[in-house]
Amino acid sequence: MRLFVAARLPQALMEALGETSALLRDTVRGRYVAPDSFHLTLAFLGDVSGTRVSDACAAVEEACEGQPPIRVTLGPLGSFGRRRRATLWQGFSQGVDEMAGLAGDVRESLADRGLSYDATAFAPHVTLMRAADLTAGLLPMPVVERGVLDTVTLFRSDLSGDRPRYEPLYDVTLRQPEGDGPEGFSFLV
Ligand code: 2AM
Repeated sequence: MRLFVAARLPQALMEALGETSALLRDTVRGRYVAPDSFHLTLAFLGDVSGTRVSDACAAVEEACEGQPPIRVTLGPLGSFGRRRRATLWQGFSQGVDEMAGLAGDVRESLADRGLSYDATAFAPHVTLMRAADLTAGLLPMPVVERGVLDTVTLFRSDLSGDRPRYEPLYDVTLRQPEGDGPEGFSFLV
């Protein structure tokens, strides 16, 4: 089965990304990612035998041990690939180093268990469109929102239908390590 590890996005970020996507619909042609599918990929494993799924779960569990939740802010739009068939995404302006640290730990834990992944350098982004034609029109200003990432998930990607479907197989919650920060301290946003 086709697997990847991603951070889930809190509701406020999902809504902001949905608003950016709606603005893009007016100006850019291409295939839009369904708003309920937005996620931040940390590692893409590709095809993995069903017998290795428990190892992938253990790798995610281990990588997230002691990792606190990550405060992030959505940032500018960016693209990968050719201008006529680009992958169009929204990036982040806050939390990039922490996300990169988490992605590095997830990849290391996978490698420790002999699970391979796409080793392309981690560039934190949420894909909004594929095969986007960026040759015409100005892009809108993206909607920016802040939030906290606290769930890392092993997903199965099913490409057999009319659009990709991402099925969560295993969730791990990021927690502030005990004794971290002054007494009574907690993130509110
Ligand atoms: P993308 O959105 O930038 O295409 C499921 O396919 C998720 O894994 C997507 O978020 C996709 O990123 C990511 N991914 C990373 N490397 C990939 C690869 N080599 N092939 C397919 N998806 C990949």
